Amino acid sequence: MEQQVVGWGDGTHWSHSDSCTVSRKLGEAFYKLGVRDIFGVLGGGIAPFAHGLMQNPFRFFHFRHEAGAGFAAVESYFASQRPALTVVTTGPGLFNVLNAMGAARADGAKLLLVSGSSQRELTGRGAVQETSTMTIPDPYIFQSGALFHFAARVETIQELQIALQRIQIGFQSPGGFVAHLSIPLNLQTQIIDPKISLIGQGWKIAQHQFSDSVIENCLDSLIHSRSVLWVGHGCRMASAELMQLATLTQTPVICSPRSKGVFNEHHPLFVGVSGAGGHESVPRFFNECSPETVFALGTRLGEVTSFFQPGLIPTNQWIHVDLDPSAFGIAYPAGVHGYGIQGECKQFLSQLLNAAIKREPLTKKEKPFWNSINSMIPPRLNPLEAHPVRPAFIMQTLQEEVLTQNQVTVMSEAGSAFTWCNHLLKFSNPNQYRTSAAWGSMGHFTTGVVGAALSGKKTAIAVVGDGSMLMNNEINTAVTYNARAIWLVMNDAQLGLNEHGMKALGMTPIETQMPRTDFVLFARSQGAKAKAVHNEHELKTALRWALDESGPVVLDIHSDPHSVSPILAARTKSLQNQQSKGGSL
Ligand SMILES: Cc1ncc(C[n+]2csc(CCOP(=O)(O)OP(=O)(O)O)c2C)c(N)n1
Ligand SMILES: [Mg+2]
Repeated sequence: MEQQVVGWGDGTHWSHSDSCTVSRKLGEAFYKLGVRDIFGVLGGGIAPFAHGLMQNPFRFFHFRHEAGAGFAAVESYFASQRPALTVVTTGPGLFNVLNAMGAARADGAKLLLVSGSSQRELTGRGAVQETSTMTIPDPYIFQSGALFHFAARVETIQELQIALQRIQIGFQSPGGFVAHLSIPLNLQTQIIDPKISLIGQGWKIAQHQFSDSVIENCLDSLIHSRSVLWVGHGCRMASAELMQLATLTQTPVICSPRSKGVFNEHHPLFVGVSGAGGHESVPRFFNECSPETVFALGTRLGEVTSFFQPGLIPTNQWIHVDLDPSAFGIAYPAGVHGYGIQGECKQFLSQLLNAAIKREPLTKKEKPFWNSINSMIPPRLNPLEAHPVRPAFIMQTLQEEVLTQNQVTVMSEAGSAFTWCNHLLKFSNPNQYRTSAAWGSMGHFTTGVVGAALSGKKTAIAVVGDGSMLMNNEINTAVTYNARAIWLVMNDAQLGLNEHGMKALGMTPIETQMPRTDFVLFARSQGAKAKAVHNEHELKTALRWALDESGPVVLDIHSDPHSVSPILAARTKSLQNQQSKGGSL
């Protein structure tokens, strides 16, 4: 369906409507950078910018909360591979969006945030929503650093040109890039000669090639030692190369939670998913098969991917490939030696594959050393009568009704949802699954699902908790734009992961119980279609109905509060290890 393009005003409300403003030229520049979809919440401090921006052919999706707009922009990027733009107003608008920017940075999105700020001469004089270094904790927000790869409060056209050059290069380069431009009203409305360009003709960044000796050495280790490929989110575009290389060299593969589907989870070479909600076949593989060389590709092997479990290390060497050299070996410091290769995983895998093809016929190991390990096969469940729906049954239904086709993106939220999805769903296709493992914010996918549905070509389904839905949701926005978003709410009337997690740690859960929300009423009151699912017999029909609808749908699934999430044993151990070393919850 053609999406409605929403503008801001008809061009008559602003005194400079006929003249070319900096904001209008900025819009041209962002268009040139590949931006098409904008997610935001407007206010007085940013209205002239939005007005100028919309004199260009963008789609502007106005959200209900800035965090929702930010998470939607992150998922828009992953669904479309186009940089997304988030627009927020001064002060509170800027504060509200920051959590989503943390997720964008952690997940490797290409995203630009534009906020309004106060003019420098007003600093400290009590302007409405003053947005300056007096009120906002610089350096994290207005300067490049841990949150933004690039950030600036720009006051002049020259400063804008410098900033746009940096953003252009960031967007052209491999890996994520999250930028923030904070623009005061006087610059937003400044008249500019239309012939002045804010952005250059464009840059092409040459792809880094690995030398023959690096590739040949890696190939030797891949073929002549007991090796395993442990892949992460950084390999999400290298699925074809990975499959060919693994099958040609008969090398087993492990996936991180975020890279589920990058290697077909049904394939005989698949060992399992590591980390949060992952499979015990992974530690068993390390235990029983003692791999000599572990290729860690596009993953930091952080807590969600490895739980920092001591056993998950090679007996001889790491070969660690990542764009960011600070990832090398950091999960397992002071361990066996490693070989760090800075670069892009798709490039690395494709060069390694070409070298392997040239070396054929390869000496195949007679009996694969990992032969005894099979990745997890979930037991088949029959529906139960008069019982709340077991999370495992939701997963089985999703697998059978949804994952048999590639027409749907599945997203899983922090809480019990992502642990069940990581553990039980099996993906055969890359980029069909989204979870935000490292940042793990509640409210990411209850809102991000709308961005994915609006910018992607597929229906987006978010598996989420009731707690997350109450924290933030953008059902109303989805109704406005008729987005193909489906919320599967695991409604257990509690903060389930807190309840089970605190018990598992030997503590008494604190305030985890909530009055049951009627998400059917909640959704319908905002104009979305909705159905309740009280037991397992009702689930399949409800899911089919949701998939057949043309707009946003909420399924309120009364889920079993006693089913303990598969993450708990390992996460508990990881937290206990951190506590004994002085870490915190
Ligand atoms: C923004 C944010 N705050 C707090 C947490 C910690 N946290 C993780 S799961 C969870 C409870 C989730 O409850 P719900 O959404 O109902 O999911 P359930 O586990 O019950 O399925 C909390 C509070 C978080 N991940 N993100
Ligand atoms: Mg819950």
